[in-house]
Amino acid sequence: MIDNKNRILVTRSSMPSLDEYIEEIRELWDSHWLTNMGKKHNQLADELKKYLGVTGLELLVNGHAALEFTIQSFDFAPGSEVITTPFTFASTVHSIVRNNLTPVFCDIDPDTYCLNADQVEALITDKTVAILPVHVYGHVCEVYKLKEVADRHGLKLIYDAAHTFGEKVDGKGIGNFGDASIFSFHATKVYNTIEGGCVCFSDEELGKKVYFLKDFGIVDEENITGVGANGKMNEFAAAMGLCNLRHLKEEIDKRREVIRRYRKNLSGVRGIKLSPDYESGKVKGMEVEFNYAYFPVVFTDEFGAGRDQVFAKLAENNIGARKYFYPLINELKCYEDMGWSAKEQTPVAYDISMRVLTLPLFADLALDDVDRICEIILSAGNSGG
Ligand code: T4K
Repeated sequence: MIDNKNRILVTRSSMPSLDEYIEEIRELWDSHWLTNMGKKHNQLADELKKYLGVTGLELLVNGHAALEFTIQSFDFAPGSEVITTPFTFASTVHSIVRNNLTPVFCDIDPDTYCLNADQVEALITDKTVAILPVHVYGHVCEVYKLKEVADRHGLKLIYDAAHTFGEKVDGKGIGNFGDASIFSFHATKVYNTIEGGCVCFSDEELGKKVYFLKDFGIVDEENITGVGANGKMNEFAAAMGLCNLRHLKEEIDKRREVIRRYRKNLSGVRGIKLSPDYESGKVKGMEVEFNYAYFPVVFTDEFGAGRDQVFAKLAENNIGARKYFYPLINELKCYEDMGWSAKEQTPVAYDISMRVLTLPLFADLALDDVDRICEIILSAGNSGG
């Protein structure tokens, strides 16, 4: 039987105290203004702009809507190609396909697991309109190389930055790279508004288009000039965001300690490959202020036990690690008609997806629990006997 009380899951939502949240939402009982770009919504947009160091930001109901509306805002011709990664959450590729565009999969970098910037150019055709990389796990794509390729070919560069809230690259907010970057504020993220997301941009016109799309294409009470939808963030979500923003630094500091402990326990173990250590200096030539979003571990053959064995052993001990991101998107049932071959077209992504496990990580994860999780992992492999 599952012992839910003592179960450790891959993450746990950060929340303010109940009193703090109640204080934040109290005025909604006076105003009765619950959604449609209310006071909390606008305050949060202003605060996030400052926090992320960006000039343009539009809040949305979730990260997926942010991406789908952003892509739609560019008005790409149906059937145009968008180069992206298969090593991501389904949302990334669904956003492309739901805009009647064709995803073209590029393999990933074997160390950061982000789109391999050196392989993008070979995939560009006369139908390519955009590159859509993902800063997966909070690891940073090679932003300078990607910009150079995009500029040289006149392509849009749209980042799925769902995992990189608050990160900086060479001192600059990560939302400033590319034509647009979307963030997710889902309950499982470093920063949450329960559900929520945003897009950051420097072109004001792009922001206006996203706003128009998220509000049904309404111009005013008597004019609706486009077929938009509903992507608005409500006041309760925005209130949660205002509260969580106050505690974010503390949350990130605690997550850093958890990751340090994992690294201490697992570094140098034969057959265990850890992700880049952004604290130890530049990675791919970039100074990154990391947000400690995820802790993926890759098990190579030398470990003596496969990823699925480690996963099962953790599960037996009530520990819910996750196989983010397996299966790859180019292997999903919903796309099988498209005839992609993950193994042949994106072999590095395929290999990593078969070996990776994302370990539990949240601010209040006790360091003793981290030690216990590592002991269980080690006991599954050669070193544990
Ligand atoms: N692009 C990328 C690269 C993404 O990773 C995502 C979302 C998006 C775009 C789209 O952003 P959003 O539209 O979601 O804002 C989760 C999240 O639902 C999803 O947001 C996230 N990526 C994805 C990687 O993970 P699941 O299906 O794994 O979630 P679930 O329900 O299994 O939750 C995982 C764990 O989190 C649970 O075991 C416990 C904990 N949890 C979960 C919930 C729902 C909480 O502590 N509180 C909660 O309320 O997808």
